[in-house]
Amino acid sequence: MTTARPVLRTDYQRSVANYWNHEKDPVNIKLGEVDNLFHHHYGIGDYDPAVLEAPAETRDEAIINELHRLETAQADVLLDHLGDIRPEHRIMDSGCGRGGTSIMANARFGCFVDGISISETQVEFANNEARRRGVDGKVRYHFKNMLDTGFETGSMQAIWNNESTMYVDLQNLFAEYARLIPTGGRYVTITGCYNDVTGGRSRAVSQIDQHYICNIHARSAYFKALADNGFVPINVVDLTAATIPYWELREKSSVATGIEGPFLTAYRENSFHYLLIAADRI
Ligand code: GPP
Ligand code: MG
Repeated sequence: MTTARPVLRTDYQRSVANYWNHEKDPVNIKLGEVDNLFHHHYGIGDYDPAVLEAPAETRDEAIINELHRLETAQADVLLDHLGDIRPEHRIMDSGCGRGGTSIMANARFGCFVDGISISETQVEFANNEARRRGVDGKVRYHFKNMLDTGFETGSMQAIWNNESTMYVDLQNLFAEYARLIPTGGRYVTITGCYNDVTGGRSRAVSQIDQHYICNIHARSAYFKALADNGFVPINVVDLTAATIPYWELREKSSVATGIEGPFLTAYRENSFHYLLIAADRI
C-alpha cells in the first residue's frame, strides 16, 4: 500500500494556491459571465474599434464582450494544435483555472478532459460549471499537482498548459508529461517567455512575475526541456503581435488590473514573447 503524497509540497506552491483560492478579479469573473466560459489566459486578434465608440450606457459591456471574445479565440487556436483528438481519447488541461478551455475542448472533440489545478476553489468552481452544463461525465477537474499528477502512465493523448508553465520547473514538468503521453501524442503550450536575445528578465518581465507570483522562463528553456524529455516541436507560433491589441483594449477598460502597462512595455521592447509551442512525444 502506498500513502498518497500531499498535492502541495512546498511553501511556494502553497502561496500560489492561496493566491488563486482567493482570486475573484472582475477581469476574469465579468468576462466569464458573458457566456459562462471562465478563462485564465489572455486574448489574441484585433478588436472591433467600434466598442470604444459605443454609447456610455453600453460601452463597458461592449468592451468586456470583446475582451472575452479575444480570450476565447486564443483558446480556439490552442485547441487547433492538439492534433487528431477522438471521442475516446483522454486529454489533460494542466493548470486549468476555472475550466474554460477544457469545456471548449470537450465541445470540439467530444473527448474526456481532465483539468488539474492546485487551487481547490478553482477545481470546485470548474466542476460546478461542468455539472451545470451536463458535461461532468466527460469533463472532470481535480486538485492535483502538475509535476506529479498520479494519473496512469500513457493515459493522455494530449496535454496542454494555457499560461501556467511559469509556475513550475520545466524539466520536472515535461518529465511528468513524458510519462503521461504515449508516443505520437501531443503537447501544446501558450506561454509568455523572456527573450534570450535581449538578455535576462527585463524590469517589465519582473513586474509580471511579481504580480502573479510566477517565474517566467527564457524562450530557450522550453526547447531545451522539451528536447531533454522526448518532445519534438512541430509548430512554434509567435503570437506577440496578435496579443498586443487585447492588452491595448484591456488597458482602456473598466476591468484593467494594473498589469497592462508591464505587458505592453515587455512586448513592445521585445524583451518578452507570447508563444505557442506544439510538440510531438517521440
Ligand atoms: C493568469 O491569467 C495568467 C497567468 C498567471 C500566467 C502569467 C502569464 C504570462 C503570459 C506571463 P488570468 O486571466 O488569471 O490573469 P488576469 O487576472 O490578469 O486576467
Ligand atoms: Mg484574465
